[in-house]
Amino acid sequence: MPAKKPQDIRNIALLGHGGAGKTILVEAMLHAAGATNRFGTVEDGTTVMDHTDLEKETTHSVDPAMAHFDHAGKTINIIDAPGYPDFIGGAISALGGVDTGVIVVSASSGIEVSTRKLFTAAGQAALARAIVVNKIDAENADLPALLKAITETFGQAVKCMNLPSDGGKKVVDCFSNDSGSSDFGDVAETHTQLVESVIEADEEMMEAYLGGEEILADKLGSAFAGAMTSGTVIPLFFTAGREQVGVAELTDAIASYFPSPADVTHGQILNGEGEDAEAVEIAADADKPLVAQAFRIAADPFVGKLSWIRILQGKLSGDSTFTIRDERKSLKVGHVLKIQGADTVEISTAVAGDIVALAKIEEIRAGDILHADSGAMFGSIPPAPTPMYSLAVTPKSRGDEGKISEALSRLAEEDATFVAHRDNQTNETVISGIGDLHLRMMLKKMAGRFNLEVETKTPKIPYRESITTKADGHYRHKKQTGGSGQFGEVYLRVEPLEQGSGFVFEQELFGESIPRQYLPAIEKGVRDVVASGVIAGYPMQDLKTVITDGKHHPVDSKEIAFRTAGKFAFIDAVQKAKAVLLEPIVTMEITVPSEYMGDIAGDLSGRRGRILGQDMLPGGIVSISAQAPLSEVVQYNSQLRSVTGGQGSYTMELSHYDPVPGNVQQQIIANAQKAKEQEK
Ligand SMILES: Nc1nc2c(ncn2[C@@H]2O[C@H](COP(=O)(O)OP(=O)(O)O)[C@@H](O)[C@H]2O)c(=O)[nH]1
Ligand SMILES: [Mg+2]
Repeated sequence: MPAKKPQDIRNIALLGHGGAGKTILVEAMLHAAGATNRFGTVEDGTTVMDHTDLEKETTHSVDPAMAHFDHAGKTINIIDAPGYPDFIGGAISALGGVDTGVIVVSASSGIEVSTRKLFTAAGQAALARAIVVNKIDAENADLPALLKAITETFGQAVKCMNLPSDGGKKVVDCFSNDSGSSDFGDVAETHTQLVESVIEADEEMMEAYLGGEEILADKLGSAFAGAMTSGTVIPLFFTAGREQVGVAELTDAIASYFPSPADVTHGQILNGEGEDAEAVEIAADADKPLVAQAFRIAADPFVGKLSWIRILQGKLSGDSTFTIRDERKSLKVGHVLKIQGADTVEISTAVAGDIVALAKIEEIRAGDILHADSGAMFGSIPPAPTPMYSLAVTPKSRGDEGKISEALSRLAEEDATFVAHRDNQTNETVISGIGDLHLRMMLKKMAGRFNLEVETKTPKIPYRESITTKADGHYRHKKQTGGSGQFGEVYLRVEPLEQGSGFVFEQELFGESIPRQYLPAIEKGVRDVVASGVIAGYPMQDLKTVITDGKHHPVDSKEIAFRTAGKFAFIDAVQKAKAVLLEPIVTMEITVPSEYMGDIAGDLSGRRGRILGQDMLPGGIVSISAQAPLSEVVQYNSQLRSVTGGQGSYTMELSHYDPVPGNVQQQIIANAQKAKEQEK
């Protein structure tokens, strides 16, 4: 039965490094709630959550999966997020649909790369957070040491909700009990610490408590969600999902204490765009007009395109209609689906707070706001990192180009960290992702779903051009061909802008020197150059141009004349403005056995790279965070393989652009000129 009230819904995402036991933990929760009648395993490919062929084959989660069950009068929606660093895009998309991020840590592996990343990402997405220390049955687990490391890393708000007891065979609840026996730690002390931090979040209760009043259990219970949403409390649970230890206790706590959609404000929805945009007030109230957000686009082998929707306000039925973004076109819901792993079940109505899926609505994109009121509504979803690991792809069979670009854009719609684009300068189709494993999985998906195969090779580096000083430019275009001529004259100025500003076009014209109707033509001429570059053929960024003056001719002035004048005036200015070539710098997370640390550091410094930090992980593994110019690490997979004998892995994302060192710049410009001459 779908929930009737927002207060009866809990939306949680299980986040954490791959192998922490998230998928099995969901399996255990579903089993305990009676939602399934068998307890699947990842190895046999029989879990509810790892349901795709790719996941069964690789035995780990690649895409987020969703399931729900009812417990203690509440409907609990769970998203199981993939944990390997390469699939961070899927994990981040899950954050857009839920109220609480549950970070799962393996007791045998400790804090790992994705643990940290996703804890931070959940915080940035303003979610309530909880931590689960799972696999407490593992032989090598050192729980007191791990608990210390977790509080040191994630802060004092982390408070134990329970403690293992009976040699890890069960857990003792430290919120409702103020005494009891545990394997380590002290139940009474843990209870007091937890209770006090819940009280701290509520001023009124705090005063009463300091005044010596006893705070009753149900009052504490109802303050818990507030303490979680304000970040005062990050409850920590011990579990062994596979052994069903602590699972019922975790589920009880989710139902009783975790925030409901009515307790949180979910992102900001704006009416209109730009400066005139106004924040829309949203209430998790089923009786108000519909406002919903698509937070992820998925594909189902039977249903086709599935949009995962979070209902923020109002309700959704099959006959509901809505518009998206600022579009006029009214769309019909059709079928409201609840997802249970691989299965979809149709329901009649879903209310505010619930997560559902809509089938086959091609217009919906991730992040879109679906709304019943006419007008424009925009929202945002947690931002994904910019992918920088790229491959150029060419079809194995000739004639597949069109189908491949269609398939790639489908895949990109479903994963914000996967980008496919055609590079017009190099005539290559380039795909970018978070790492080698990510792109290999995407190509496997393409082969499986669309029956399309490609060859891959290293792509060209996406350099950019910019300027470093202000300069003026001028051009007078005058041509007399037979009867009518062409005339246009433009003065302009270029100025460098801060990183990330892109390109800005402005004008400060006086009087009628240039009739305003020619401005779009001038802008077009300038933008042609911005797209194709001046010094080495790369797009320009981080600069602005201001049109300052010019001349026109009552008969001979034409758009084409001003387009040409704009183009050459801009080139004139850029050539005087100390143009530079910028190169992408990437942030990398490199995970290798620690004995290779020295080799990796040495190799990186030879590639103009630098190490930002390192973390020792259990099992003699070190995780190195580093920065390097992309051009030096485009083939890092083979470099890493040769240094570590295939035992390392890494991911990369865009950090920023830096000027290319002078000697390298000259080389690139010379190469570009040579290529241009060959073309001629
Ligand atoms: N010792 C132990 N192993 C577990 C437990 N839960 C899961 N595992 C194993 O850990 C591995 C990874 O589990 P999985 O659920 O796929 O992790 P995920 O990547 O976080 O989804 C599998 O081999 C599981 O059998 C547990 O409670 N204790
Ligand atoms: Mg998993």
